[in-house]
Order: sequence, then structure tokens, then C-alpha cells
Amino acid sequence: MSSPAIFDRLLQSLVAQLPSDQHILITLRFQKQAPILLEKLRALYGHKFAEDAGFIEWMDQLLRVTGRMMARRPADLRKLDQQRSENKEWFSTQHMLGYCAYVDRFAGNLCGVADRIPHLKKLGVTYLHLLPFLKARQGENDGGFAVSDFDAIEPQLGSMADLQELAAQLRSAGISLCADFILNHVADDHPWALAAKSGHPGYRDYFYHYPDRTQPAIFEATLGQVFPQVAPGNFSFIDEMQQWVWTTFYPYQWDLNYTNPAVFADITAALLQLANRGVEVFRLDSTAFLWKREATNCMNQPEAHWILQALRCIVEIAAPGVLLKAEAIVPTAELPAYLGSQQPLVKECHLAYHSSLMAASWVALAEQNTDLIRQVMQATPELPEQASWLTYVRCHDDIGWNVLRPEASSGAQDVQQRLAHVARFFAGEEGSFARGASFQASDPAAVHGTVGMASALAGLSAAKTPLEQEYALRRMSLLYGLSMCFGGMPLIYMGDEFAQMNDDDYRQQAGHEYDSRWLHRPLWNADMAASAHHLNSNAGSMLHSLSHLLQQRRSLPQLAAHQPRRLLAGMPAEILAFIRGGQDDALVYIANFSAQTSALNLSAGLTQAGLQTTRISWCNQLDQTIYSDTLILPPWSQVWLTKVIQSTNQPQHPIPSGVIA
Ligand code: OTU
Repeated sequence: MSSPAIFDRLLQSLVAQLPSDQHILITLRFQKQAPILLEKLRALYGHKFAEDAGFIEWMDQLLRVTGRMMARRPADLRKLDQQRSENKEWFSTQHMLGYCAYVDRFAGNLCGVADRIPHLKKLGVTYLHLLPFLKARQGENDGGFAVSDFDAIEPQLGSMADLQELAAQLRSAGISLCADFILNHVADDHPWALAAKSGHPGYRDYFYHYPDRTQPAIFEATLGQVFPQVAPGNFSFIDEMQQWVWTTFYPYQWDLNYTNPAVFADITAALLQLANRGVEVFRLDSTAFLWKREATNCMNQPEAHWILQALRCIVEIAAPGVLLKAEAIVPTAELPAYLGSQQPLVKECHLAYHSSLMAASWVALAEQNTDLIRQVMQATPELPEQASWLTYVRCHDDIGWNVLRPEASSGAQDVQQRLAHVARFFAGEEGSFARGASFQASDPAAVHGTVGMASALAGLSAAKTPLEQEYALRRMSLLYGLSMCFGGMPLIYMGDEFAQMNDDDYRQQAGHEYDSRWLHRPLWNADMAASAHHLNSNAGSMLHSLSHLLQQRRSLPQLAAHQPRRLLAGMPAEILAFIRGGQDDALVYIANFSAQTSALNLSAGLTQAGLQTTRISWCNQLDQTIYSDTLILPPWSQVWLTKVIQSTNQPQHPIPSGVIA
């Protein structure tokens, strides 16, 4: 069959069930995506079929299912698709703000989440990431990351009707619902796993399974471990099957076998079905692990990208209002590929977590040195079109230090020692202000991750005096400020807006006690929320500071994701300084990551960057202080400067007040 004939056949299958008034629009979308979709899927699955005709038959079926999903897509979502197709950069503005929470910890259940909409609106949230709420495995389930049904809600959290209702309520409040889509693995009680256990040959091949340790041992030689303490190894022996099954994470999370085209087709249908339920953003969990290859760490393989690229094509055809967000916790150099490739131009996810930036910002606090952040920034290329970074300070997982190995090994210090020092610092050793804990590391020399709420890591739990409290809050604001200025979509982790503390009670919770990530998954603290209007409480001070930063950010178009960014050279080690926007409307972010007050010669630095001419002063947007020459930065403070053309001599404040009011 010739290519035009193939495309024509596939298009007919796609539109077969759609009303004729949609055909022209859908044909246009299909024509744009079809060449890449076909190319990627053929590269992945073409050889799985004895003849090309078999592959085309499979593609035909895939598009038939896609068409069926489109026929069921509600009118309001189709309208949204259309609006967003006409404004494809809709998610790149400085108005975008995320918020992330566990449904039960935040609000009891899905209906309860609706009651929190006023709080989210006040913060300016435009997208809400609710951690896994689909029906999860009975018993332990990794906080819902072991899904047993992609089209059912976890009964304790509500019903599918509740989800649809919540998604609609959020949408009318201007908030997009983001859901985890755990496409790397399913729970061992998912129907596919149950069928595999009962011997169904088709479903056994939904998973990687081996009769003995020969093949697993070959893979293990180069594989890493995500949970080395509580779930060592990457394979689990399943009695019912008498086989070793690939389980990268917990033994009850079975990795899906994406070499099997049926897996791709079923996962695609599950995603489109959830999109029709009103999910607007999919957080694609563990995307780095989707493809396995001997003699590698089985992360970031080219085929994992092809899977995501094919998924993007299908989303562009069936639900172009939907965003895909890659969760790939990988070194900086591996990150850009998740946003697509430039040469040739192929789109992948719309968003990707910038975990290196996040981890480096914590390292800067521990070392009072911004070297790693600068390196990460230098290694971060410009954003492609229709893509943005997800910038964050904390999330529900540990802060993994290993992503920073390439940057951290550039200094004189041994990389292992350097990162191990950081991990010990955040565990409260070495006289530090932090009160977190090391994650999954029994060996004190090993570097894995750090757990703890931002407030505990920034020093609030250990603070004894009002000044120490203020410093801790400043450190939190410093990191949040960076996440807002870098160029991407910042995310607030539930509780951080009130500087909520660690939850030590997890040790008494059955099923949580062995996974210390629960230390930073507290219940929404209603008392703190209620006291937050008192500015003299820590909760109030944090909320005020964060809200102030967010408000300023919204008024500064230079902070939109696609605006240029460049580092300001010649700064002392503890200072991070970069410019956003163009030459004329430049916004200069300068922050002090140390305990010392720092005095900078502003005009020298900015002259070098080509920004300073005579009769120019700089106004800190955070407190309206005007500077023309010397900038004094108190410990852990930041300024967001914009140009002021001086007409007369303006008064100069020698000491800015920092961002904490
Ligand atoms: C993701 O995370 C989730 O965010 C975790 O909460 C889940 O436990 C896990 O997948 C399994 O679904 O490496 O890129 O180190 O950073 O498990 C995927 C802990 C991941 C997490 C790691 C992770």
C-alpha cells in the first residue's frame, strides 16, 4: 500500500464515527500528525508484525478507537480544545501557577477539594495537580501509584461522577485539573496482572516475565535501584506465574511491556477516556523507565521518547486542549528531550519537571554557593515552542541528589562526598538549620535523597528566635522566588503556603511507616490555614510573602516561560543573578544564598551585561526600593529589578527590607 493510500485508510477509520461537520477540522489535525505518528509507531512496532499489512491493520484499529473516544468527547471539552488550538502558548504565561496535593490529605475526598477552590483562587492557582486518585491496589499502594483500574476512582475518594463534577467546577474557576497517569506500571491486582497470573498468554506479555534469574541478572548488572532499602532489586518472583516479573519500584508495581503494541493501544485509550472525563493535564509518571535495553540503566531510551511522541500526536488529534507533563527525574542533559527534539522537529511533552534546578537550589542553601544552579542554568537550553518547564521547590517525593552528579563532579571536591554532605546537612547534621531526613540510605556515604517539608529543610522547625524564624521563612521564599523567575510554570506543594511542618506521625501509620516520604505528606492543617491572616504567625508570614511574590510575578510579562534568560557574570559565589526579558524591559533577578549581607556594585555588573547607561536606576518590584549603584542584599534575600529612567535625582535606600514584610 502506498503512503497516501495508508493515510487515507487511517483517516477514514478515524472519522468513521464522527459527525460530518467535524470531518474537515479533524482531517486537518490528522494530516499534521499522521506522518510522525506513523513513523514512530512503525519504528516501535512495525517489526512485530509478519507483514506491513498487519501493522497497518493494527494502526487502523488504534485510530478507530481514537475516533470512538473523540465521538464521546463532551462539547465543552471540544470547545476548550478549539480555544487552545488557537492559542497554543496558553500555558506559558506568567499567570500560570500550579498547586499539588493528595486528595485525602488536602480535603478528605474529591467533593472536599471543591471547597478549597476559594483558597486556590486566592493564591492565583491555574492548575491543580491531585496526586493519584484512581482505584488503587488493596493494601499498600505507594500512595496510589499502584493503579488497579484506569477508569474507576478510589472508592474512599469518591466516584467518577464526583471527579467529573470537580473537573467542571475547577474549569469554571479557571483551574485545569491535572491527574497522574501512571503508564510505566500497574498494580499486581489490575485486571491485566490478574489475567497474567491466571495464565492468559496474551496478558502475560503485557509484562516482562522470565522463568529464571538468567535474564534478570543480565539486566541487574547495569540497573539502578529506586527504593534500595524497602524494595531492593528490579524483579519479583510471582508464585502464581512461577516467573520473575519486572518491578522497578515496589514488587506490587509491575512494569508494562511497551514492546507489546497492545499495551500502547490500551494505555492510549485509557488516557483519552480520562481526558473525556475532564482531566486537562496528565502527569506522566516515571516516563524515563518506559523502555528497557540490556547493558543500560534502562532509562531515557530512544524508544521511551518515541512512545511519548506518538502519544503526543494522538492527543493533538483527539484532545488538543490537553497537556502532557513528563515526570523524568534524570540529569539535566537528559531533560530537554522530554520536550521534543528540534532537529528534526518532533514534539513530545508540553511540560517537564526541572528536578535539577529544584535540587540545585537546595544545594545552594546548604553550601551558601550558587555554583550548581548556575551550571544547571547553563546546561538548560532555550525552550522549544509550546513547551515549558515545571519549576518547583518540593513535591511528594524525596529530593533526589543523584541527578546533580554531572554538575557536582565539576568542582575540586569528590562528587560522592559533596552530595553526601548535602544529604547530611538536610538531615540536620553538621550543625545545620535543617530538620529533614535521608531517604533510603543506610550507608552514610551513599547519596540518595532527602525527605522533609520545605519549612523543615529551610530551618523553621529548628528556629528558636524570631530572627531564626524570619531567616527560615526567607529561605523558603528565596527558593519559591527562583521557581517563579526561572521561566516555567511554578508549583506550590500543599502546606508550603503556610510553612506546614513535617508529619512525624507517619511512623505510626500502617503501610506508611517504612516509606519516609510520608514525613512530608501532612494533613492539611486547618488551624494554620485559619491563623494565616495573622501576619505575626509563621503561617501568615509565609502566606503573605508567597502571595506577594506571586502577585508581582503576574504583573511581569518578562517572567513568562519563553522570555529569554541569561546569567549575569562576575557575581560572588553566594549570589545568583540573571536577566529575564529583552534589553529594554529587562527584569534582573538577584538573590543572596548566604548567611552574610552582600554588597554588590550594581552598575558594574549591569554595564557588563549591556544594560546600564547613565540616568538609569533600578526599582525592586518586591518593595519599590530604588537603586542606582550599590545593592545591599541581606542574608537570604532577593530583588526583582526593573529599569527606571531617572529624570531627577531619586532618593536611594541603603538597606532593602528583603521580601518578608
Ligand atoms: C514516581 O517517582 C512517583 O512520583 C513516586 O511517588 C512513585 O513512588 C514512583 O514514581 C512509582 O510510581 O523515579 O521518575 O525516588 O522520585 O520513585 C520516577 C522516588 C521516579 C521517586 C521515584 C519516582
